[in-house]
Amino acid sequence: MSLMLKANPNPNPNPNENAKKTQIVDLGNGSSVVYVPKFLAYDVAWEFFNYLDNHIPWTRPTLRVFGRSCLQPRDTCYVASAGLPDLIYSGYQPHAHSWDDFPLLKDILDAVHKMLPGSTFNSLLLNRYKGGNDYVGWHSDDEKLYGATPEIASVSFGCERDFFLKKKSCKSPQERSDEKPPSKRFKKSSQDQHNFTLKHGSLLGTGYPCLAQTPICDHPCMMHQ
Ligand SMILES: O=C(O)CCC(=O)C(=O)O
Repeated sequence: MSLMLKANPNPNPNPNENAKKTQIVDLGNGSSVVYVPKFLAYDVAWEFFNYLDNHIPWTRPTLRVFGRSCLQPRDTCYVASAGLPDLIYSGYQPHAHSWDDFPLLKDILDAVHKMLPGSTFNSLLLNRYKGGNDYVGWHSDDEKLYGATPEIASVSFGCERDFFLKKKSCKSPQERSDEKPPSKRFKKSSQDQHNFTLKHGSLLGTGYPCLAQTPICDHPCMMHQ
């Protein structure tokens, strides 16, 4: 299960104590990824897991991907601050729940903001991967509402899972490719690809301009799954 927070960038270089425990991975080109393995204490993270598993109104929508209808290969729920443009991906517009509906999510949001000083996340996509057949396909989080320099933070609960980042080819289609399972699409040998193992209670955040624009392509240069 994961919480994918999205933001408008607002840099504020105030380091806090927890930042010392983070691992920072340089992706080159001025981009970096921050990984905090023990963002939440183990037991607290399991309490959150149980709450989320039982109290979130999960749905599994039908998407339109490359002209075909398919069931999204994971459960989802969307939470967003008031006044944000609608989120639409692969022909699907999720209902935007309010943060006030889920006070615990607000607590997690506050903790993420403390851990990543200067971040201002204002929307959240929750994903529930029920087993090995559930996944998210390669995508760039380049929906217009995230602006020119999309920033994400992902909080993980439950089984350890792989999170891949790779440089996006200029010819890559904009749409998510949710119909292709990750294992068939990841080449471990390339130095332009990075594999993170996300632990229960961990936090992974992208720094600028990880998913942002490159001078070569006029669309986001990194994709992830
Ligand atoms: O589970 C994750 O960390 C990734 C989810 C994701 O990329 C998304 O919902 O946009």
